[in-house]
Amino acid sequence: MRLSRYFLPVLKETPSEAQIASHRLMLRAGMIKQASAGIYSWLPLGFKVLRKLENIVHEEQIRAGHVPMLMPTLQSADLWRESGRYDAYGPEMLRIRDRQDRDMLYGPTNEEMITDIFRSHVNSYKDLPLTLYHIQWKFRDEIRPRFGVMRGREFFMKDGYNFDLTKEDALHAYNRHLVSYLRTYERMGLQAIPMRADSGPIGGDDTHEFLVLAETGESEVFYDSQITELTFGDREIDYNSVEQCQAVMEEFTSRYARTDETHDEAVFAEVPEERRRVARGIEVGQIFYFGTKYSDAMGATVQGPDGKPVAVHMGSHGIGVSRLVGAIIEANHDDKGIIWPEGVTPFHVGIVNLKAGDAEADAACDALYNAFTAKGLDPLLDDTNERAGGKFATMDLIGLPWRITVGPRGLKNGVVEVTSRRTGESEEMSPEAAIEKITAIYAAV
Ligand code: P5A
Repeated sequence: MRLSRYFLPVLKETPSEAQIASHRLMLRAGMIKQASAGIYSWLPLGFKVLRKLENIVHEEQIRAGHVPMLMPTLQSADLWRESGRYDAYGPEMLRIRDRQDRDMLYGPTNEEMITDIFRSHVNSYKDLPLTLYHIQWKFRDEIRPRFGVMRGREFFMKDGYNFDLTKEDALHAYNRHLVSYLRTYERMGLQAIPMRADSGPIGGDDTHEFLVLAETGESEVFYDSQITELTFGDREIDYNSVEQCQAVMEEFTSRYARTDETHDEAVFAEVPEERRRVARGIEVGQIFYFGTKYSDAMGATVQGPDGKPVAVHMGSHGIGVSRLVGAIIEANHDDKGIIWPEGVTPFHVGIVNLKAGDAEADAACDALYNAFTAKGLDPLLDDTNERAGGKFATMDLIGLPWRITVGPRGLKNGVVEVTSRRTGESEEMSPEAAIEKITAIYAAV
């Protein structure tokens, strides 16, 4: 993309309404614009990151054997009356009446709708196990929407639902989700720690939240510092293996790690004092096992091996996709702007033309641009007439991990400058070497 043809409305001033870095930087970098309280338009740069996260989530869900689909945002109140949650959900549910006077709602989650789909089409235990998921906009009329996309009213969530014959099978699905979530967050450059939590309006006893540690996080968390030493890394996993998934679950949940809702001082006191941590975190996902809560209420049964009807065991599993954009920025920024991890960056490399209009500089920039594009990378070329200082400030603000600076002086010596956004270090090299270096970095991501 050429910056002169793009839509990147960066702000020079720090917006006064933004209290935390990610909100400030998303507004300043022209990623989002508030439409009304807790509701945002995703401008091109923000939309690009959102799509990247969505793709990573899809890839990891499909790898785990889960089946993608899409349900609508608007739901009929009748389904929620069946489960008993229409009244229980309270004022967070946005209730709407259509022209026929039917009660509708903007879905805050989809347990009822998916259970209805399941009961309409699945009759036999032979069709289990089954996990369906979608990535769709949700609405929760939060009393205090704040921090930009972190606590929105409209937000983008991946929500998945497993259907199993037995509790054991459903717990395997729970563990499988835990593993796939660890992989998903690591690909986004984040450490998200599973912590024992409270199930709230979703229900059930078994639930873990995934938390990214950050001072600006809304949840208070208590943990054994040893947990922060764990990474999933690039290990191979067979998602069908009950033992392998169980082992990962035990490895990542055996140390003390709880949100304030389930925190227990007495148990925490058993952790050696020097490893006890009290901190704050951003909740970027949550997994639940709730057994037959919805299948009992809504009559979702299958014919079991003995021919008798059995209520299916279920769980649901959510990832806050739009919140993750903010969480990644909270974990990756400095006073100049965002620093995208390579796996989620909106453009792979920024090319800064120091002298747009100079035939040689223009030609060198075009050559770099074409070479990256041919290699399947996505460059952003600043071909505008702004002064160099302004161009660098914009590149630092929008946080592309790599910048190539092209100017007549360097070109005379056959070199361009390659700068890492994270370290700030620059290196001069030939354009060919720059292409090779950056292509190799992304081939390893
Ligand atoms: C699991 C999937 C559920 O709704 N039902 C379907 C279950 N879980 S949850 O924990 O309530 O939400 C899942 C994730 O969505 C994100 N999230 C939000 N993101 C932005 N703004 C909000 N207001 C908001 N509310 C929830 C969180 O990341 C949460 O973990």
